[in-house]
Amino acid sequence: MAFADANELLCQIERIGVDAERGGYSRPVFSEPEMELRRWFMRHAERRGLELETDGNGIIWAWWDPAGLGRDGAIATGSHLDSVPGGGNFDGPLGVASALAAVDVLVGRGVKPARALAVAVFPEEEGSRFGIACLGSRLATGVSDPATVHGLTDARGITYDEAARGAGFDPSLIGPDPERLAALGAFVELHVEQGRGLIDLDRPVALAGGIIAHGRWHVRIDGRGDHAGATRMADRQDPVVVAARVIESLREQTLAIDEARGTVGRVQVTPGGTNVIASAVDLWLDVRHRGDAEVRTIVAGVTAAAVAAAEAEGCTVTVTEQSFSPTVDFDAELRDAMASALPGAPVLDTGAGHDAGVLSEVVPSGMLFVRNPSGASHTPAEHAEPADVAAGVVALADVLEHLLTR
Ligand code: HGY
Ligand code: MN
Ligand code: MN
Ligand code: MN
Repeated sequence: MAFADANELLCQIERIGVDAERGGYSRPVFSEPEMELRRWFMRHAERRGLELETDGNGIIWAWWDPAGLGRDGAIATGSHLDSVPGGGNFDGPLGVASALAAVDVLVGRGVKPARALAVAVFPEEEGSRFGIACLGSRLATGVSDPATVHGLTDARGITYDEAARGAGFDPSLIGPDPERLAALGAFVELHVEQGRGLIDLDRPVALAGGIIAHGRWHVRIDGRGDHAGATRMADRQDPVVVAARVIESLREQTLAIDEARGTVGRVQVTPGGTNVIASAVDLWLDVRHRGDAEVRTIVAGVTAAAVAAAEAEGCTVTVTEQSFSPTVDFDAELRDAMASALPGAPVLDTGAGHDAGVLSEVVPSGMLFVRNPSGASHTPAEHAEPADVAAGVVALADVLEHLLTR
């Protein structure tokens, strides 16, 4: 098996899930593009003699266990293949492609592992289809209750169960997987950096310190639909006016707390006619901060503003938590082991959530970041230079070799 470097692997998927309308890629979980990416991954795993299994949560595990050591104490690496709408080709796939290429490097080095290695692919990391980020790893760790997942619907009203079944999965199998996770000795995820840290440091690769807390809330505002021309201003109950106040309040509350981040990236107006006063608005809050309490303070402030604005407008409003991931400080002992394999590598926190953050509850986890010269992510501009991708593969291989042979 010639070394298939990660750049070459990424080129192979460049035409999958291209979103001509938005630009970039749209690869929602269980959609045809994501299933095609799964098939791409499984083909490359099989070519490397990795033993494949897909578990009840739709997580793919590809095992490299040349000495037949079994799963106990195994090291896992990998990332996700699903994307945000109009996202880039690196967020997720870079970690998966780099993991496959790192196996090639380990084999090429003649490494004799003292424990097995699994390359894992997690579904619905973006939460773009069913609203809960890192859904696969949340189900596996028990953070998400399967009973709350079966009926989740996407923008077209398709339920999680219907989508999973349509993709050939049995949704009745979703749920906690404690034995599998307890057997893992460590999980290391390589990810394109989503920010400017490595640009500013002028370095290709960093270790992760931690992940800031992040949560998502669904805001539903109900008013009274009516005619845009025939309805006097005094007679209106317009939910869009309340939504505008919610969005403004999120900005105000977020700016009031240093280093907080608050975003409304998705607003759905019903019925959505230019000459129609809306009957309802759905919008989603994405709030993040290094402190869990600060996130909750922001959301409490926005909720109070929403209730006041709704009252003034004769509307009703509900704010429902969809998912919350507390601040993560990655396992210090694992990070030290990773650092010993990558002397001098800088340590950066991330504002982006990751499966490694969810898994860190039950498995010692760590991350590697690869420089993204655009500094942007969740857009087609997201990028990693071939030389930095190659440096990331070598760094991951060095870390994995250290963990597999210590
Ligand atoms: O939203 C995030 O932080 C991650 O990219 N899913
Ligand atoms: Mn990602
Ligand atoms: Mn992402
Ligand atoms: Mn991630």
